[in-house]
Amino acid sequence: MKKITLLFCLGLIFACERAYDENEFLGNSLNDQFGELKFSTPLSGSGLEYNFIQISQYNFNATWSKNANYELRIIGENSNAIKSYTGYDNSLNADNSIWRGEANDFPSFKEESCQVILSVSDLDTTIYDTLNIYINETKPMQSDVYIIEDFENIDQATLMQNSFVQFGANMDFNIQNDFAAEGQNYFRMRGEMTWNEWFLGNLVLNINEAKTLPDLTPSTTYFNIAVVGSRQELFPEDQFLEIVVRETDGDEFRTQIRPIEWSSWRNFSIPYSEFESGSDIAIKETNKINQIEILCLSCPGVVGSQGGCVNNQGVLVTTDIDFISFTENEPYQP
Ligand SMILES: [Ca+2]
Ligand SMILES: [Ca+2]
Repeated sequence: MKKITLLFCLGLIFACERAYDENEFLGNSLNDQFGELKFSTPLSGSGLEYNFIQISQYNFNATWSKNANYELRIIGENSNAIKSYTGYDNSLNADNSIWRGEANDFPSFKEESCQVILSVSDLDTTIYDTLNIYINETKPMQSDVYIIEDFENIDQATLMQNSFVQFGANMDFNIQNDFAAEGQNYFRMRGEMTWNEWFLGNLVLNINEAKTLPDLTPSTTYFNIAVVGSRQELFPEDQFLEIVVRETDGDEFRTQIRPIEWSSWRNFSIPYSEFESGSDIAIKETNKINQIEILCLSCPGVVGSQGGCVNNQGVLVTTDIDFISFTENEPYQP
Protein backbone atom coordinates (compact mmCIF):
# COMPACT_ATOMS: atom_id res chain seq x y z
CA MET A 1 0.00 0.00 0.00
CA LYS A 2 2.87 2.31 0.90
CA LYS A 3 4.40 1.65 -2.49
CA ILE A 4 1.17 2.50 -4.29
CA THR A 5 0.81 5.78 -2.35
CA LEU A 6 4.39 6.72 -3.20
CA LEU A 7 3.82 5.96 -6.87
CA PHE A 8 0.56 7.94 -6.79
CA CYS A 9 2.32 10.91 -5.22
CA LEU A 10 5.18 10.74 -7.69
CA GLY A 11 2.69 10.51 -10.52
CA LEU A 12 0.85 13.55 -9.19
CA ILE A 13 4.03 15.60 -8.92
CA PHE A 14 5.04 14.58 -12.41
CA ALA A 15 1.57 15.43 -13.76
CA CYS A 16 1.63 18.81 -12.01
CA GLU A 17 5.07 19.55 -13.39
CA ARG A 18 3.97 18.65 -16.87
CA ALA A 19 0.86 20.79 -16.58
CA TYR A 20 2.98 23.69 -15.32
CA ASP A 21 5.43 23.34 -18.22
CA GLU A 22 2.60 23.24 -20.69
CA ASN A 23 1.09 26.37 -19.18
CA GLU A 24 4.39 28.16 -19.31
CA PHE A 25 4.90 27.09 -22.90
CA LEU A 26 1.38 28.18 -23.82
CA GLY A 27 1.86 31.46 -21.96
CA ASN A 28 5.04 32.35 -23.87
CA SER A 29 3.54 31.25 -27.10
CA LEU A 30 0.32 33.20 -26.47
CA ASN A 31 2.32 36.28 -25.57
CA ASP A 32 4.43 35.88 -28.71
CA GLN A 33 1.27 35.48 -30.73
CA PHE A 34 -1.09 38.02 -29.18
CA GLY A 35 0.90 40.18 -26.75
CA GLU A 36 1.55 43.80 -27.56
CA LEU A 37 4.90 44.42 -29.23
CA LYS A 38 6.83 47.27 -27.60
CA PHE A 39 10.36 48.09 -26.51
CA SER A 40 11.21 47.36 -22.86
CA THR A 41 14.64 48.99 -23.05
CA PRO A 42 15.62 51.24 -25.95
CA LEU A 43 18.35 50.60 -28.49
CA SER A 44 21.80 51.45 -27.15
CA GLY A 45 25.38 50.90 -28.21
CA SER A 46 28.77 51.25 -26.59
CA GLY A 47 28.84 55.03 -26.48
CA LEU A 48 28.72 57.32 -29.48
CA GLU A 49 32.24 56.81 -30.86
CA TYR A 50 33.58 53.60 -32.30
CA ASN A 51 37.33 53.08 -32.56
CA PHE A 52 38.11 49.66 -34.02
CA ILE A 53 41.85 50.15 -33.55
CA GLN A 54 41.45 50.49 -29.77
CA ILE A 55 38.54 48.08 -29.31
CA SER A 56 38.16 45.22 -31.71
CA GLN A 57 34.46 44.52 -31.18
CA TYR A 58 31.29 46.18 -29.98
CA ASN A 59 27.68 45.09 -29.64
CA PHE A 60 24.24 46.65 -29.34
CA ASN A 61 21.54 46.25 -26.71
CA ALA A 62 17.75 46.47 -26.66
CA THR A 63 14.90 44.40 -25.26
CA TRP A 64 11.30 44.10 -26.37
CA SER A 65 8.16 42.51 -25.01
CA LYS A 66 8.15 39.18 -26.86
CA ASN A 67 9.95 36.95 -29.31
CA ALA A 68 9.71 38.50 -32.76
CA ASN A 69 11.62 38.95 -36.01
CA TYR A 70 14.17 41.73 -35.79
CA GLU A 71 16.56 43.47 -38.16
CA LEU A 72 19.42 45.71 -37.09
CA ARG A 73 21.05 47.83 -39.81
CA ILE A 74 24.14 50.02 -39.47
CA ILE A 75 24.38 52.41 -42.42
CA GLY A 76 27.43 54.56 -43.21
CA GLU A 77 26.23 58.04 -44.15
CA ASN A 78 29.09 58.77 -46.60
CA SER A 79 30.07 55.31 -47.74
CA ASN A 80 26.58 53.80 -47.88
CA ALA A 81 28.15 50.72 -46.32
CA ILE A 82 25.70 48.40 -44.60
CA LYS A 83 26.11 45.88 -41.84
CA SER A 84 22.92 44.04 -40.90
CA TYR A 85 21.77 41.39 -38.47
CA THR A 86 18.48 39.50 -38.55
CA GLY A 87 16.89 36.92 -36.30
CA TYR A 88 14.01 35.90 -34.06
CA ASP A 89 14.50 36.90 -30.42
CA ASN A 90 13.34 39.26 -27.66
CA SER A 91 16.58 41.19 -27.29
CA LEU A 92 19.78 42.43 -28.91
CA ASN A 93 22.83 41.46 -26.92
CA ALA A 94 26.46 40.41 -27.05
CA ASP A 95 25.46 37.08 -28.60
CA ASN A 96 23.57 38.36 -31.62
CA SER A 97 25.01 41.79 -32.54
CA ILE A 98 28.80 41.61 -32.38
CA TRP A 99 30.32 44.20 -34.73
CA ARG A 100 34.00 44.31 -35.65
CA GLY A 101 33.61 47.22 -38.09
CA GLU A 102 32.95 45.06 -41.15
CA ALA A 103 30.26 45.60 -43.79
CA ASN A 104 28.06 42.90 -45.29
CA ASP A 105 29.83 43.46 -48.61
CA PHE A 106 31.54 46.35 -50.41
CA PRO A 107 31.45 49.33 -49.95
CA SER A 108 33.37 49.28 -46.66
CA PHE A 109 32.74 51.72 -43.82
CA LYS A 110 34.80 54.90 -43.63
CA GLU A 111 35.49 57.27 -40.74
CA GLU A 112 31.95 58.63 -40.75
CA SER A 113 28.59 59.02 -39.03
CA CYS A 114 26.39 55.97 -39.14
CA GLN A 115 22.72 55.51 -38.54
CA VAL A 116 21.73 52.40 -36.60
CA ILE A 117 18.15 51.26 -37.17
CA LEU A 118 16.45 48.46 -35.27
CA SER A 119 13.11 47.19 -36.52
CA VAL A 120 11.10 44.48 -34.78
CA SER A 121 8.01 42.98 -36.40
CA ASP A 122 5.16 40.70 -35.44
CA LEU A 123 2.26 39.82 -37.73
CA ASP A 124 0.65 43.25 -37.66
CA THR A 125 3.11 45.73 -36.11
CA THR A 126 6.63 46.95 -36.76
CA ILE A 127 8.36 49.04 -34.12
CA TYR A 128 11.56 51.02 -34.70
CA ASP A 129 14.33 52.54 -32.68
CA THR A 130 17.35 54.41 -34.00
CA LEU A 131 20.75 55.55 -32.87
CA ASN A 132 23.50 57.74 -34.33
CA ILE A 133 27.10 56.69 -33.89
CA TYR A 134 30.46 57.79 -35.31
CA ILE A 135 33.35 55.64 -36.53
CA ASN A 136 36.62 57.27 -35.36
CA GLU A 137 38.85 54.52 -36.67
CA THR A 138 37.80 51.90 -39.19
CA LYS A 139 38.62 48.25 -38.62
CA PRO A 140 42.24 47.28 -39.16
CA MET A 141 42.97 45.27 -42.30
CA GLN A 142 42.72 41.55 -41.54
CA SER A 143 46.05 39.75 -41.43
CA ASP A 144 47.54 38.17 -44.55
CA VAL A 145 46.05 40.47 -47.20
CA TYR A 146 48.24 40.99 -50.27
CA ILE A 147 46.87 43.93 -52.22
CA ILE A 148 47.49 43.64 -55.95
CA GLU A 149 45.68 46.86 -56.97
CA ASP A 150 43.24 49.18 -55.22
CA PHE A 151 43.45 52.00 -57.85
CA GLU A 152 44.20 54.58 -55.15
CA ASN A 153 47.83 55.54 -55.85
CA ILE A 154 48.31 54.94 -59.54
CA ASP A 155 47.74 57.18 -62.56
CA GLN A 156 45.79 56.16 -65.64
CA ALA A 157 48.79 55.99 -67.99
CA THR A 158 50.83 53.77 -65.67
CA LEU A 159 47.86 51.52 -64.99
CA MET A 160 47.10 51.00 -68.68
CA GLN A 161 50.65 50.63 -70.00
CA ASN A 162 50.24 46.90 -70.72
CA SER A 163 46.49 46.93 -71.32
CA PHE A 164 44.35 47.01 -74.45
CA VAL A 165 40.98 48.52 -75.38
CA GLN A 166 39.15 47.14 -78.40
CA PHE A 167 37.52 49.24 -81.11
CA GLY A 168 33.87 49.78 -80.18
CA ALA A 169 31.35 52.44 -79.13
CA ASN A 170 31.57 54.45 -75.88
CA MET A 171 34.68 52.60 -74.75
CA ASP A 172 35.56 53.73 -71.22
CA PHE A 173 38.43 51.92 -69.48
CA ASN A 174 39.37 54.51 -66.89
CA ILE A 175 39.99 55.11 -63.20
CA GLN A 176 36.83 56.61 -61.66
CA ASN A 177 36.32 58.26 -58.29
CA ASP A 178 32.57 58.13 -57.69
CA PHE A 179 31.13 55.34 -55.53
CA ALA A 180 34.25 53.18 -55.17
CA ALA A 181 33.99 49.83 -53.40
CA GLU A 182 37.02 50.75 -51.30
CA GLY A 183 38.84 54.05 -50.88
CA GLN A 184 38.13 56.76 -53.48
CA ASN A 185 38.95 55.09 -56.78
CA TYR A 186 37.95 52.08 -58.83
CA PHE A 187 38.42 50.97 -62.44
CA ARG A 188 35.67 51.18 -65.03
CA MET A 189 35.52 48.62 -67.86
CA ARG A 190 32.71 49.77 -70.12
CA GLY A 191 31.77 49.88 -73.77
CA GLU A 192 29.58 48.49 -76.49
CA MET A 193 30.62 45.96 -79.11
CA THR A 194 29.13 46.99 -82.42
CA TRP A 195 30.69 44.11 -84.32
CA ASN A 196 31.07 40.38 -83.84
CA GLU A 197 33.65 40.38 -81.06
CA TRP A 198 33.35 39.23 -77.44
CA PHE A 199 36.51 40.86 -76.09
CA LEU A 200 36.13 44.55 -75.15
CA GLY A 201 39.40 45.12 -73.41
CA ASN A 202 41.64 44.11 -70.55
CA LEU A 203 43.62 45.31 -67.59
CA VAL A 204 47.06 43.75 -67.31
CA LEU A 205 48.71 44.12 -63.93
CA ASN A 206 52.36 43.20 -63.69
CA ILE A 207 53.39 42.07 -60.23
CA ASN A 208 56.67 43.76 -59.47
CA GLU A 209 59.16 42.61 -56.87
CA ALA A 210 57.62 44.71 -54.10
CA LYS A 211 54.28 43.00 -54.61
CA THR A 212 55.55 39.44 -55.05
CA LEU A 213 53.52 37.03 -52.95
CA PRO A 214 55.01 34.56 -50.51
CA ASP A 215 54.68 30.85 -51.24
CA LEU A 216 51.04 30.35 -50.18
CA THR A 217 49.06 27.08 -50.13
CA PRO A 218 46.57 27.26 -53.04
CA SER A 219 43.79 25.47 -51.09
CA THR A 220 43.81 28.12 -48.34
CA THR A 221 44.45 31.13 -50.59
CA TYR A 222 41.73 33.36 -52.05
CA PHE A 223 41.76 35.71 -55.03
CA ASN A 224 39.50 38.65 -54.11
CA ILE A 225 37.97 41.28 -56.38
CA ALA A 226 35.09 43.77 -56.05
CA VAL A 227 32.78 43.73 -59.09
CA VAL A 228 29.67 45.65 -60.13
CA GLY A 229 27.65 45.83 -63.35
CA SER A 230 25.61 48.80 -64.52
CA ARG A 231 24.08 50.91 -61.72
CA GLN A 232 21.01 51.30 -63.96
CA GLU A 233 20.16 47.61 -63.66
CA LEU A 234 20.28 47.27 -67.41
CA PHE A 235 22.58 44.35 -68.10
CA PRO A 236 23.57 43.01 -71.49
CA GLU A 237 23.17 39.29 -71.89
CA ASP A 238 26.25 37.34 -70.79
CA GLN A 239 28.72 40.06 -69.79
CA PHE A 240 31.55 38.64 -67.72
CA LEU A 241 35.12 38.88 -66.53
CA GLU A 242 37.86 36.38 -67.16
CA ILE A 243 40.78 36.41 -64.77
CA VAL A 244 44.16 34.99 -65.76
CA VAL A 245 47.00 34.51 -63.30
CA ARG A 246 50.46 33.97 -64.85
CA GLU A 247 53.68 32.73 -63.32
CA THR A 248 57.32 33.25 -64.23
CA ASP A 249 57.62 29.61 -65.36
CA GLY A 250 54.97 30.11 -68.06
CA ASP A 251 52.11 28.45 -66.14
CA GLU A 252 48.75 30.22 -66.30
CA PHE A 253 45.49 29.68 -64.41
CA ARG A 254 42.03 31.01 -65.27
CA THR A 255 38.61 31.56 -63.84
CA GLN A 256 35.49 33.53 -64.81
CA ILE A 257 32.88 35.62 -63.02
CA ARG A 258 29.92 35.03 -65.32
CA PRO A 259 27.42 36.50 -65.93
CA ILE A 260 27.68 39.88 -64.15
CA GLU A 261 24.15 41.19 -63.55
CA TRP A 262 23.98 43.11 -60.29
CA SER A 263 24.00 46.82 -59.56
CA SER A 264 25.84 47.23 -56.25
CA TRP A 265 29.40 46.22 -55.36
CA ARG A 266 30.04 42.57 -54.52
CA ASN A 267 33.20 41.03 -53.21
CA PHE A 268 34.24 37.79 -54.91
CA SER A 269 36.63 35.60 -52.98
CA ILE A 270 37.56 32.73 -55.23
CA PRO A 271 39.68 29.91 -53.76
CA TYR A 272 42.90 29.90 -55.76
CA SER A 273 42.57 26.10 -55.99
CA GLU A 274 39.51 26.66 -58.24
CA PHE A 275 41.53 28.45 -60.95
CA GLU A 276 41.98 26.06 -63.87
CA SER A 277 44.88 25.38 -66.18
CA GLY A 278 44.83 23.87 -69.67
CA SER A 279 47.99 21.98 -68.75
CA ASP A 280 48.19 18.81 -66.65
CA ILE A 281 51.67 19.60 -65.41
CA ALA A 282 51.18 23.24 -64.39
CA ILE A 283 51.78 23.80 -60.67
CA LYS A 284 50.42 26.77 -58.74
CA GLU A 285 53.28 28.60 -57.05
CA THR A 286 52.06 31.91 -55.69
CA ASN A 287 55.60 33.23 -55.22
CA LYS A 288 56.06 32.95 -59.01
CA ILE A 289 52.96 35.01 -59.93
CA ASN A 290 54.16 37.90 -62.07
CA GLN A 291 51.05 38.99 -63.96
CA ILE A 292 47.29 39.18 -63.54
CA GLU A 293 45.10 39.90 -66.54
CA ILE A 294 41.43 40.82 -66.21
CA LEU A 295 39.45 40.59 -69.44
CA CYS A 296 36.09 42.27 -70.00
CA LEU A 297 33.89 40.17 -72.31
CA SER A 298 30.30 40.11 -73.47
CA CYS A 299 28.06 38.50 -76.02
CA PRO A 300 28.26 40.98 -78.94
CA GLY A 301 25.16 42.82 -80.18
CA VAL A 302 24.90 40.94 -83.47
CA VAL A 303 22.38 38.34 -84.64
CA GLY A 304 22.45 34.89 -83.15
CA SER A 305 23.43 33.26 -86.44
CA GLN A 306 26.71 35.14 -86.11
CA GLY A 307 27.15 33.85 -82.56
CA GLY A 308 25.89 37.05 -80.93
CA CYS A 309 22.98 38.39 -78.88
CA VAL A 310 20.86 40.78 -80.93
CA ASN A 311 19.22 42.15 -77.75
CA ASN A 312 22.61 43.52 -76.69
CA GLN A 313 22.49 46.17 -79.43
CA GLY A 314 22.70 49.58 -77.80
CA VAL A 315 23.25 48.14 -74.30
CA LEU A 316 26.48 49.21 -72.58
CA VAL A 317 28.68 46.49 -71.13
CA THR A 318 29.79 47.49 -67.62
CA THR A 319 32.10 45.41 -65.43
CA ASP A 320 33.61 47.84 -62.92
CA ILE A 321 36.27 46.48 -60.55
CA ASP A 322 38.08 47.49 -57.36
CA PHE A 323 40.29 46.15 -54.58
CA ILE A 324 42.09 43.17 -56.13
CA SER A 325 43.93 41.11 -53.54
CA PHE A 326 45.02 37.70 -52.37
CA THR A 327 44.24 36.60 -48.83
CA GLU A 328 45.39 33.62 -46.85
CA ASN A 329 43.12 31.39 -44.72
CA GLU A 330 39.93 33.43 -45.22
CA PRO A 331 38.13 35.54 -47.83
CA TYR A 332 38.63 39.29 -47.77
CA GLN A 333 36.20 40.92 -45.34
CA PRO A 334 34.99 44.29 -46.73
CA1 LIG B 1 39.76 51.53 -54.46
CA1 LIG C 1 54.19 27.10 -61.72
